[in-house]
Amino acid sequence: MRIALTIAMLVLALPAYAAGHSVEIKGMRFSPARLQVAVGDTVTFTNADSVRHTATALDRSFDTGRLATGKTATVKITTVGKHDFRCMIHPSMKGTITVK
Ligand SMILES: [Cu+2]
Repeated sequence: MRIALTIAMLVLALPAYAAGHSVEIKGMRFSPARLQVAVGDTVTFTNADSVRHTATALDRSFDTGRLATGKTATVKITTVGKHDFRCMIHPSMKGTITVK
């Protein structure tokens, strides 16, 4: 009983593992354009296009900055909610990260 309690306390004390998600930017679109993540997760954006792009949250909760061809940027998601993002260079490129 005492051991079981100790194990239970250890499990509760462990931090939740943050997951990593990937978004490819190709053909003037984000793929996937819609993601569901948890607070603390990271999202890595990779620009596979021949022009520069950004992935910028409209609420400014994250921003990759300008990504040249072949470049990646990893952002950490720290706030709960629905974060619409777009490419600031090409405003028709849109996506949404929903954070639980
Ligand atoms: Cu763009």
